[in-house]
Amino acid sequence: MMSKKMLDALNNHLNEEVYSSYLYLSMAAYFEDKNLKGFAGWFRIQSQEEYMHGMKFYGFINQTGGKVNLKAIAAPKTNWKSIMEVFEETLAHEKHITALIDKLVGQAMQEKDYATNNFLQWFVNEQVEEVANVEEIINKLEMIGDNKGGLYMLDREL
Ligand code: OFO
Repeated sequence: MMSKKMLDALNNHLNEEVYSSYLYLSMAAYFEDKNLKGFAGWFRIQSQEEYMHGMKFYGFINQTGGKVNLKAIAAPKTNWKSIMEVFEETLAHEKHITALIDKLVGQAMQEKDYATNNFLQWFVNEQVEEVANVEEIINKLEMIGDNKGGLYMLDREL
């Protein structure tokens, strides 16, 4: 049986994942407005993935006999100074999520909650991949600099 503390922490994290989905959808909207359809599409997919992450928590909480308690979703930022700023904030956000997942794993281990620990391992791996993907795009943006042609190419690639 999962502890109340663990259940509360999982419910809080469900909210973090849904907020991530909302944040990335806001970033998608920012790029739609700039007619950068490739970047917009990339963030729309990230948004869908984050919603699915939230749903994994929803499913696991139910499966283990806990109750899902949904909380308010904070309003995301709607404007950024530059494309680079959007990706730097995405990277910072993913690192924040990684830290939260690590904390949940630590709590599950401390409580000898092996089922929750096992469930969280998928997210541990996923975070490594997500951070690496964002870092790769940031590297490309650094190479491109102010080159409009490079930006056009990257938009197409995404
Ligand atoms: Fe990109 O964060 Fe979900 O897990």
